[in-house]
Amino acid sequence: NTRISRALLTGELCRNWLKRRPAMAHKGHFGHLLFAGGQTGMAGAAVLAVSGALRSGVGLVTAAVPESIYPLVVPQVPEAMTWPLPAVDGALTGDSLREKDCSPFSAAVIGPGMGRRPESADFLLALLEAMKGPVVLDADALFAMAGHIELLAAAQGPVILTPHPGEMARLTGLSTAEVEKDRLEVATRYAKEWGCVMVLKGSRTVIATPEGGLYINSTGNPGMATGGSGDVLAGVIGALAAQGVDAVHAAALGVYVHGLAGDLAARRYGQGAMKAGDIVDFLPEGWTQLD
Ligand code: NPW
Ligand code: AMP
Ligand code: MG
Repeated sequence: NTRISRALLTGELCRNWLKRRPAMAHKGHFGHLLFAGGQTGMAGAAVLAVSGALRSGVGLVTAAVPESIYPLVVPQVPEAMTWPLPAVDGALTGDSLREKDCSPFSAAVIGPGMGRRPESADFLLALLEAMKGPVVLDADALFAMAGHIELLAAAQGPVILTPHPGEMARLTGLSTAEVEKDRLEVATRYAKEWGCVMVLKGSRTVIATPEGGLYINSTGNPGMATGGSGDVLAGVIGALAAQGVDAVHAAALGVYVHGLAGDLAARRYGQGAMKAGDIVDFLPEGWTQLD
């Protein structure tokens, strides 16, 4: 019915949105990303998201994780600083974040491995209230938001949602089949309705803008349908947003390079054997090819 302006995401297009690094730059020029997530049993999600961010040009990363997994996370991502937060029943609580100063962060990623306890919604609220810059909501942050879309009103900056079709179904009340049947229309409708950047993942991920614009990705392969792939993407997009790439282009560029790294990983290891960590490992080559 309605006309949607759509563009295929190509390397040529994405190249325009790359941040250059001036010769005199220091790490303060490239932003500070707050990652919040992880729980006992899902330390890997935190590690993968933070690793994706660290391979995407951000100046600094701080990982807010429950203290239970803090000793597991630190050795795997020593470049990141960490906030070991007290957890109640393993869940991060809003009050633990309200005691902290979030003013240094230029963007945040919340959700990968965070868990799905009643306290998780208040933790999400505390983070949205604390952040002035863009926030990427993924995985369990999307779970916490399902049925509580009004939480988004607490966000002061742009919001980027990165649901897979199952998460999109939970958010909208549609079935997964309905989401899959009309991916472009569904992504566009809810990006407009909720005033957010919508990254509807899957084969040919679509990025819908609050103004009704639409990008369709041209990279990626079914080898990426493996645990942790989406966690890496959330970190990549967050890193770009933290560097000051505007929310729409951070989402689009992040999706493109994540898919490109996935394609390089598949070429090296095969779609059947690649794992999410390989996507992280091929991000440098992805960025280099794009440049
Ligand atoms: P079905 O029945 O399988 O077809 P959830 P999650 C559906 C963390 N992880 N298209 C699927 O349907 C994450 O960060 C931790 C269509 C099912 O109903 C989260 O915190 C890892 N449907 C947490 O796990 C590595 C799709 O959605 C439901 C779909 C839970 O995340 C793994 C499953 O989704 C993981 O990333 C698609 N493309 N994809 C770690 N190493 O620590 C999924 N569905 O219930 O939202 O759970 O995505 O597994
Ligand atoms: P998640 O389900 O959150 O781990 O996210 C999965 C990631 O892998 C997303 O970036 C998807 O776009 C990507 N992905 C999953 N399946 C495919 C597929 N068949 N083709 C291309 N990309 C895929
Ligand atoms: Mg996911």
